[in-house]
Amino acid sequence: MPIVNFRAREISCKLVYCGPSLGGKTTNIKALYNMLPPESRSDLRIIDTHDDRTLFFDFFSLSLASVNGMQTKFLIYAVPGQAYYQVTRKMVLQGVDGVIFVADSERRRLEDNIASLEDLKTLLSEHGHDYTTLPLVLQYNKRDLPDILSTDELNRALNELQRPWFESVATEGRGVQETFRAACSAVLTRLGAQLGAATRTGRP
Ligand SMILES: Nc1nc2c(ncn2[C@@H]2O[C@H](COP(=O)(O)OP(=O)(O)O)[C@@H](O)[C@H]2O)c(=O)[nH]1
Ligand SMILES: [Mg+2]
Repeated sequence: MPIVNFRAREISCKLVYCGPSLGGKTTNIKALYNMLPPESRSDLRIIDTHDDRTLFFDFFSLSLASVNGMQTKFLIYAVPGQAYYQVTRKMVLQGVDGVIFVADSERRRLEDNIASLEDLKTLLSEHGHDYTTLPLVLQYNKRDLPDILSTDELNRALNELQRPWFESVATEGRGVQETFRAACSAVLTRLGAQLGAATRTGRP
């Protein structure tokens, strides 16, 4: 559930880019950041590291239009994809409101995509999140490369719940905004329903 600060009339939603390492999460974040108006975004923090520090992820925040008179803010993270960064991934996924799963379309990365999705499901359930109802969109990245799976094959392998999905070439900025918009809209739709239910029951 997003963090609602009634006094400051501010709602913070946490959106996390997940997916296998080298699939294009950081490239998405950088491209998206550059497309956003400077006055609405925080500084971008990207910590690229090749050493064995356990704490690293990409982050920036974005102020969005208001919903029911509340200012909405998105906290945008990308987790590290490598298997051995699971502790960091779990920490970043705490309190998540929406996920963008960036899959690598290359044929040779199919197993990595599947393993990464399984890891995501495990970590979400450890946090008590329901994968089947959490707002999630998929992005099939690297559509410019020669040996890629068809979107049908990717949907069969990764998208059993038929979530919204987008093709992208993140290095060229293609598909980046569309994916992000769909994820924000899924999070805001759920937030609207949650706030509506809270208003009806009188519970925050
Ligand atoms: N050809 C191609 N390369 C990409 C694309 N998106 C990302 N890459 C490259 O894939 C590598 C890993 O990308 P990165 O964003 O660091 O992946 P991350 O580990 O998921 O954050 C980099 O060399 C990117 O330039 C794409 O759409 N097409
Ligand atoms: Mg990265």
